[in-house]
Amino acid sequence: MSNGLKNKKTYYGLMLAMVFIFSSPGAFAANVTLEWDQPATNADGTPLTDLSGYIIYYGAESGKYSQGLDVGNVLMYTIYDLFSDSSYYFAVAAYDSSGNESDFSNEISVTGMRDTTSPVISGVYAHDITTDSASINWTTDEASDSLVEYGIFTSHENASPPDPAPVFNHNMTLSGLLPATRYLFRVSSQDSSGNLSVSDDYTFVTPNLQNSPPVISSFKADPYSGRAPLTVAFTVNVSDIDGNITGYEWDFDGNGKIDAATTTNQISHTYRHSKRYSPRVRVIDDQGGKAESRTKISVYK
Ligand SMILES: [Ca+2]
Ligand SMILES: [Ca+2]
Ligand SMILES: [Ca+2]
Repeated sequence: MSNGLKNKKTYYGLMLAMVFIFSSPGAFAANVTLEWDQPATNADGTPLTDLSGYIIYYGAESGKYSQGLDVGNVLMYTIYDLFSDSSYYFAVAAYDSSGNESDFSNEISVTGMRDTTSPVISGVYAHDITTDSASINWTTDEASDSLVEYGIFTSHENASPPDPAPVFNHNMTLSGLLPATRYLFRVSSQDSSGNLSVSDDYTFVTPNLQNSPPVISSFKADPYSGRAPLTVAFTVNVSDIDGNITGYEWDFDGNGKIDAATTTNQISHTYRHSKRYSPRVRVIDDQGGKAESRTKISVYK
């Protein structure tokens, strides 16, 4: 310390702006990253031109720093292997090329760095489910590792290979699954201090190897009859137990030629000639399965 020279030149405007990111392997050691602003002027208001470095002071008591660490001319520094159960007080001082040292910055304290809280798991869901694989997503409120356990009778007969990468958004893919099978699964995440969380059980069902075609429950026209020109609103209701509907084809006059294609289950058509029509709809699922239905429309003069 060069307190003897301190009054010659004193910087001000020195701010210790940010504290700690802790990562504590084994939960016994913590790392603290400190960040501060560069001072621009000397204490007398003249421009500061010969700043050459900083000293981080710290200790277990406020205002009494047992350690001084010359970190050179940087604005951020990480101190490793602090005791994670202890409290620390930090301040920083700047020095110039002549060795004059500034007053301390504001003080920052860090307490209770030991992480004893388990990650909070939320948003668990299965997606992209095929006959033999499924992807599982979830989020945690802190960086943590990833594991999915799954099974047919319980949620923990099998486990995915664990992914140790600490992440907030977790995504794991299960493979080697059986088709047409209901699986139970649960996810777990552990933080770097060894705090573990395990989710509730969830389920997904793998589809059949063979596609089940869509099933039309109703094909309605509104109205079914009236004077020409008659505008009719068609609605078809359909379900697909192992997929979803990707297209609708409409044959308004029932002549076998498609007159319109949509991705929604409704359409309108205006009939201009008095006649009986047998309009037809065809519904296609995501694996090419099809279902058809007809209805009748009467248009008169
Ligand atoms: Ca934690
Ligand atoms: Ca289907
Ligand atoms: Ca047609």
